[in-house]
Amino acid sequence: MAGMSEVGRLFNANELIVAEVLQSAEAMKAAVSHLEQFMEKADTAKRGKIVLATVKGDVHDIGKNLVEIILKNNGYDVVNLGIKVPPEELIKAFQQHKPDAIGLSGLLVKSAQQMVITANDLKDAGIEIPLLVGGAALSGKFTQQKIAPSYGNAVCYAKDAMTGLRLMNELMDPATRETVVRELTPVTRSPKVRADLPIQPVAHLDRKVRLVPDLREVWSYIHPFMLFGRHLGFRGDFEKHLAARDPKAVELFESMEEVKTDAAKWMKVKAVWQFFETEAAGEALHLFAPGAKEPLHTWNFKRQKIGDRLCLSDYILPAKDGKRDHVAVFVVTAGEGVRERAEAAKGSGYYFLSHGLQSLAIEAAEACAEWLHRRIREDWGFPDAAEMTMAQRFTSRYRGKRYSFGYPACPDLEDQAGLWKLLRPEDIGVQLTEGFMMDPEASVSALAFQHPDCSYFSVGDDA
Ligand code: B1M
Repeated sequence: MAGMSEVGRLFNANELIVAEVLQSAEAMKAAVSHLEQFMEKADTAKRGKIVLATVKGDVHDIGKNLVEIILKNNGYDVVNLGIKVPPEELIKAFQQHKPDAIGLSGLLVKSAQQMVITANDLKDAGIEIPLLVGGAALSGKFTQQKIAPSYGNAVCYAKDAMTGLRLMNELMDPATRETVVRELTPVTRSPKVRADLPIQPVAHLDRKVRLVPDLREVWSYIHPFMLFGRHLGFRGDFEKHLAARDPKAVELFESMEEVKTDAAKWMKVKAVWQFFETEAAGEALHLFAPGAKEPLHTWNFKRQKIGDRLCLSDYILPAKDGKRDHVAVFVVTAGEGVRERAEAAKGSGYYFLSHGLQSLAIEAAEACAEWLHRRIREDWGFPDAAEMTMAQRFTSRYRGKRYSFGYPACPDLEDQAGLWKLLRPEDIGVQLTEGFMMDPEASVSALAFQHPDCSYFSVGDDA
């Protein structure tokens, strides 16, 4: 009789004809049942119970049966339900046998999808025990990205029968069970973000498109460090130096006042914004038209892999009494005509004016984001305290936060496309380039959340 490894090699040969495949399968089965009698049975008391099945639509059971033998011989009680097992049958078996885990096997590519469906049905039936999954069409990645979220509880992937045994041992050992279950259970909400807060109503749900009338008011929200330090290269605390009448600071300030006088004649600051009803589902953030069932758009954010396991969608409170939480979405710009004017100034030899205009426009867009965010907080019903200083505002000491695509909490610039679909920022003269950048450059886009637990975080590979 062919040895086990030879049979395995035979199965891997793609050129086998059907009859040979069937014969190989038979040989494998015969070999396994022959070897079973010589295998040493573990004399430990039953370590735990598992219900095993090949999923609906799939007849491949050699791998599953190997798993059964190995588990049985290591002290486990195995209930093998056979092949083509639909979720209903698994649910019945769970109720009847009260196992410690359920094992699913499947070799067809479509069986991987069937496992996602099966996992979901088990979850809907209130089953929460760990799932052990295996079969050639599966991978650890598919298990964690598709099956585990569908199940909402721990799902362990075993690439072979021995890994299946190791995982079962870890699951049944009180010293390791908790860690394994925690590591393999998908996090659908960070424990750091409260979900039991009241939902804050918003003042309006229509789209607002505005030319900001008072340029000087917006400019008053410019962060001096960003304008004078980052863009114009002033070293040290600009505000302190200016207050102390440091000649360098005074000169720079006055030069920028001249740039502002020029810009005041033509600079336009525009904004488009809207509050949307939202609901979160894991890492997905659905945005709805008022009262609609189907979302207008869904963003799929990333979750931190370690630490607090934060994800932006966690900041949306669960809907309550038919009321949904909201997110404010906006684009602001101060870029209209800036490039042309900066280039003309450069061409005429006014280098400071050229650089100053571009810096002013970029910081005016940032300032407009700060200004609009304050207004959004007012419309949300939690205006800043009267004594809040601009310095406090610059370090976001207010309720909620705003997040922009391309930054650490939501690094995917492609997500800008959704924002364009929802807000149509073309109406304020901002286009999205092929690389999902905004044109003109002096523009800012953001999502504003109201949750008091909001913080800035990174979902990068090391986070
Ligand atoms: Co089919 N078959 N088959 N087949 N068959 C495959 C899987 C295939 C890859 C062949 C190929 O195209 N190269 C292909 C799937 C392609 C795909 O989905 N993209 C395929 C196909 C297409 C089909 C049919 C659709 C063909 C047809 O009729 N048109 C049909 C399926 C019908 C259906 O399911 N509805 C079919 C039928 C058959 C036979 C009946 C002829 C026979 C099955 C006999 C039986 O199982 N009783 C058969 C066989 C034997 C194979 C191959 C050749 C071998 C599978 C096998 O037993 N491997 C297979 C090609 C291949 O894999 N090279 C193929 C040995 C076994 C020990 O490994 O099951 O992977 P495996 O188990 C491993 C691990 O995966 C893991 O541990 C085991 C040991 O370490 N593991 C678990 C598995 N389950 C686990 C569960 C766990 C833990 C670990 O915890 C619960």
